[in-house]
Amino acid sequence: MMQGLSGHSAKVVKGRSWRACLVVVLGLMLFMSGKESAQATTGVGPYVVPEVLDSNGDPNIVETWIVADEATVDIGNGNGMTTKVMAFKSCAALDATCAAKVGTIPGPEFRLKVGDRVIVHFVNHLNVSGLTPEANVSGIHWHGIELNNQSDGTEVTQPAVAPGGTFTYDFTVSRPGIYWYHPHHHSSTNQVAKGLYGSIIVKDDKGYEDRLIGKGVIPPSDQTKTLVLSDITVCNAPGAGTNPATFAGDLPHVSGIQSWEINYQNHILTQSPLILCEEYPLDANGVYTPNLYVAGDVPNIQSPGLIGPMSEGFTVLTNGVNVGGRAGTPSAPGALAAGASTLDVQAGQGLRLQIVNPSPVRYVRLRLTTKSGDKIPLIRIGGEGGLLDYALVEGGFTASGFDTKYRRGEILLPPAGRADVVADIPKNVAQSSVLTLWTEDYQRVEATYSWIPTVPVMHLKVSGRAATAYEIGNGTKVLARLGGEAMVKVLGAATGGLVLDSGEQGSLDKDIKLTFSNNIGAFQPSIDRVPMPRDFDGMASGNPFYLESARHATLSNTMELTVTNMTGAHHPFHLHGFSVQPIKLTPRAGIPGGSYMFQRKEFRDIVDVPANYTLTFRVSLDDRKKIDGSTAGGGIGRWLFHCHILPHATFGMMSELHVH
Ligand SMILES: [Cu+2]
Repeated sequence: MMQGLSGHSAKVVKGRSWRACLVVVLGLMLFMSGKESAQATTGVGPYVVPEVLDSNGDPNIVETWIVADEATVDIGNGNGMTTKVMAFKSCAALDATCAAKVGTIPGPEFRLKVGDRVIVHFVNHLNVSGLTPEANVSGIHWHGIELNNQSDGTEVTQPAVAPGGTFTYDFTVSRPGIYWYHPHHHSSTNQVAKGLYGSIIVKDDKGYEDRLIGKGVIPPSDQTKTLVLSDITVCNAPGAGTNPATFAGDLPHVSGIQSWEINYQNHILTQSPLILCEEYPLDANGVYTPNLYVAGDVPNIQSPGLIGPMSEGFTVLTNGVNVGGRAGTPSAPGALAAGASTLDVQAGQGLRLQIVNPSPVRYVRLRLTTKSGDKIPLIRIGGEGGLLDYALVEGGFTASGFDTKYRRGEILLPPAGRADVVADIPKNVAQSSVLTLWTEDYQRVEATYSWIPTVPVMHLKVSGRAATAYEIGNGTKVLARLGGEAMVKVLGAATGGLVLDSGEQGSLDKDIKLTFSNNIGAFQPSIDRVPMPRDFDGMASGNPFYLESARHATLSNTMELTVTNMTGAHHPFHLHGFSVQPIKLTPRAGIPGGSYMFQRKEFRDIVDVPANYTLTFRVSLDDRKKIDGSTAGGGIGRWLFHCHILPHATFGMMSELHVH
């Protein structure tokens, strides 16, 4: 059985169909009338991302206009159907060229080095007809960047940008790594689900990475790819009574359940396109609105209630495009679907993948296999906080008995997670064979899987042989090769704790609890059982935030805190403004299971906390300049922390760290 659509039309390598020609013709026709047509999302296929247009001549400043708008794109979902999404575009000026430009999924990538100043003039052109202005507000959160509080882009740092409005973000990047950007205000769950996200790659400014490339430790830039792996749900024509055929109904499933579609549609936490588009459509304010969607629409998923849609999107996208299916399973792959997109690689080369998961809910669990199903280990060399000292193979059971719930040599990215990964393409792999990178289901809800099928996210076609064979393995020196100050810094013991001035609302408890009920007993994702307003719009609307669960601390201190997951499901914990150094995961008292000591020192802003586990981390509350670029104190302010399964955050699993 084919995975993914047969006859699907992503077009990067070959097999340009008549549909592609039609798109070109339509494009020319529309170009003549001054408007571009629908396009393959990035315009070039799934293995390339567009880049930001920099209008500033200073090599240490990247300045651009970023516009959030609606766009009609081709996500490669077959039958020539176009999809109406929300997308970012980058412009050098706000002119007619910009007005005619169509946004892309993902949005344009920022390529920066440590110390660069970033000036972004954000423009909100979202104006979904029939919706209230409140539903179309937006902004940009620079996920993981340790920037000034004024530029953090959340409801507690700035009023939401109204349709037609602008806001200028101005900050300096201080840490190498892979980051991303997305809206964070009211309706942001819908906006991310519809395509508003983009990647940010920050290189070090000391030449470390270039030296490691020179030494052959890291593959060169032409063997490095950004992979923004997301998912999206697209509606069929109303009345069709079926889900859009983005994949077949009897795909292999890692939980062993074959007739997964029945489970998928009936699962209490799961919403199929049929449910989201036809049976229970929600407008952007979360109000049930019959007959809201037509074919090609992306349905809203954000509910204003205590609970609502919180399932994975139906179609998996690689840089905004479905790469096309493959028959069989990861361990016994079959034929590629017609029109599937492949990327040429050479036997024996290294392939570096800089991966971002902006999905609202989906855990991306990656396995790379050869055409005979042999696993090629995905070796992590870095991620959210730059390169590691030593390369790391993750997965499997650890020596202390901790079960990662994915195989050794696979990579797991929870929602909002990033990884810098290298694969060593075997020297002896058959010429013209195709290797496939698959994403599999993950047991993120302890008792069960999410009932999502295994699908390809990248196909690699072996064409030729590398002159020099690349080699890397677990423990290969990365930054350690350079030693000294290139090595990842280790945060020392705490120099300060939580504080609470008289008159402030907050908690002095160093253990932040992720909870699934609130203080009136209702089922609600929350922090310390204290719900946050679900509107995500506290400051602009004047809604008070419930601050009993807020933590207060003092600038420049190092703190050691814990996060305890009191629920039966995984939650990816995200702190704004300050990357944390994770130390260990330990089971709650009386809960079976081994501890996990983080094997390499690194800085992260997303740490997945398994059900009934406690995360211990350290964080240094380092200052930075304010948005004016000259005054100290940019680290002072209100910084959100929350679960990055976006519906959980929206329902209330969110609070804040006030830095004084
Ligand atoms: Cu969560």
